[in-house]
Amino acid sequence: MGSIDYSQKIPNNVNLAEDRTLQRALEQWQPNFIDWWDDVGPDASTGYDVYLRTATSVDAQGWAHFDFVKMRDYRWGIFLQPNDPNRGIGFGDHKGEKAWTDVPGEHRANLRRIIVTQGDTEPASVEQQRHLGATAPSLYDLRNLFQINVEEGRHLWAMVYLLHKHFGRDGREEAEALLERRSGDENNPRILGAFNEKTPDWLAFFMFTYFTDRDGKFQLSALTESGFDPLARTTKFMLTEEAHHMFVGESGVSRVVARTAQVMKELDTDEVAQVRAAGAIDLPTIQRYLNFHYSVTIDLFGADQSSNAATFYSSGLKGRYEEGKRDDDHLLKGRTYKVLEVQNGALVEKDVPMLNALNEVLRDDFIKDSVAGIGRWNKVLEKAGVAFRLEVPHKAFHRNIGALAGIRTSPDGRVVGGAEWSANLDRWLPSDADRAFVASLMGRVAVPGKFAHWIAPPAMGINRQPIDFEYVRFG
Ligand code: BYC
Repeated sequence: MGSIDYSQKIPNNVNLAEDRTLQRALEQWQPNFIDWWDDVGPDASTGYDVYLRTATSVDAQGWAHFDFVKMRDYRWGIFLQPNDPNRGIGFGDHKGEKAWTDVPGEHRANLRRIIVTQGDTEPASVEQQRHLGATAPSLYDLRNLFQINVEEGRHLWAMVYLLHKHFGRDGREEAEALLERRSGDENNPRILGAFNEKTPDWLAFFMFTYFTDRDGKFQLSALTESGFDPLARTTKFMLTEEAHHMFVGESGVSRVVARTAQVMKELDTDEVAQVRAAGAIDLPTIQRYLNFHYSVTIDLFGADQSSNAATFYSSGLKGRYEEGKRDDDHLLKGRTYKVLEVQNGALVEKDVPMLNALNEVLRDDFIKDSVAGIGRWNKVLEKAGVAFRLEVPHKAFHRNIGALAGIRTSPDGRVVGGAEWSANLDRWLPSDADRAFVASLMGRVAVPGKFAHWIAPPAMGINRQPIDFEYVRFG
């Protein structure tokens, strides 16, 4: 039931062949997608054979097939979780009604907006990562980067399918616009802030996949609850792919931390200059990268009070994380939630209607989840006998969205004046010198089983292959 038809030009499990109009529309979009990939996808990678996994079925077991593929020939397609005809809406004003298979007219604009915003992040991340192949610390890492890139491409397909199938002419126009905006472009940028930032080096890449892909996990999870069933079914399958992206981030940072701890022990030092001279990334720099990626990522959850968020929930379009597991009325009217604001120069909590605070609810769920992985990085330090501990900065640190935007706080959450902020900026966020130092370590390592000096090897290879497997063959 979950199996995917690969004999079609566009692989799918949605019987695309039966809907000729849709098939034709998507087949017209397909060459534009390839042009986009050639234009701003992974740099100089066209001839490479990459050991990639491709979905063969959307079933929980055995959906992945591994083989050498040229990325340009990757079978991007449309994969939805199998249909459950009895699925009901679990929250909001339509709670208990049957899930919609078509877009309800009154929710059309909001649904389109959610789908476009989700879709926009996918090509954006590919654009942000396009130069990283040139400096991959190993073939194993290069393969992981490329796996993520092709899957983000497929996630774009997932949203474009919804736009084409359910939103008529304006859906088709939005699908075109998704290929026209560009990450960081002054005139036509991507929609959300974090997706216009640079991902200039591999430490940034691992932080991005740890934090920003985790925003993906939480947003997609909220969308799997949607009353609009096609959105729920497509995001469910996307989530299975997202897990690998976060693994790349968590294990990547962990390996960087492990190498640094090893160098610190060998030299018996915690002097930044000595660690750097030995070719490892000092822990304070890793902390500053963490501060940056964490803060721009928590901005992605939107304003702490948002009437959009209330509308999305009440109209059954976007639920909470694990909505079904929550023990409340799933309507939330009359309930409150705590958000932060500044009063008399200090951060204080205040109660606001929960429906308006649902962006904050999701942000707090994300924060809990992020902290767990940082604990695992700290275990690596603890085991190595290094006293330093990584931590997330305060929620109010370096924010640009919502009530905390523009409020200057230290990473530990003290409201500070402009002078203190400026004097400490280079201690709290990556400085130009930090970035230049990290950049100086970057350089492609392309010998199977070899790793750049600044990162430890992984614990195991991909799909039970050895670590020294030739994961990428250069054509
Ligand atoms: N940057 O009322 P608000 C992923 C705008 S990541 C710039 O809070 P709302 C992935 C907002 O648009 C998951 N602008 O808005 C990860 C609004 O603009 P207008 C992506 C921002 O709608 C790695 C205004 O500020 N998916 O999949 O409640 C690699 C007022 O804000 C930002 C989704 O995000 C920002 N950070 O909340 C690849 C799910 N934040 O109307 C992929 C779909 C807010 O005043 N999106 N604004 O012009 C949503 O659910 C909502 O759009 C948001 C925003 C939660 C993002």
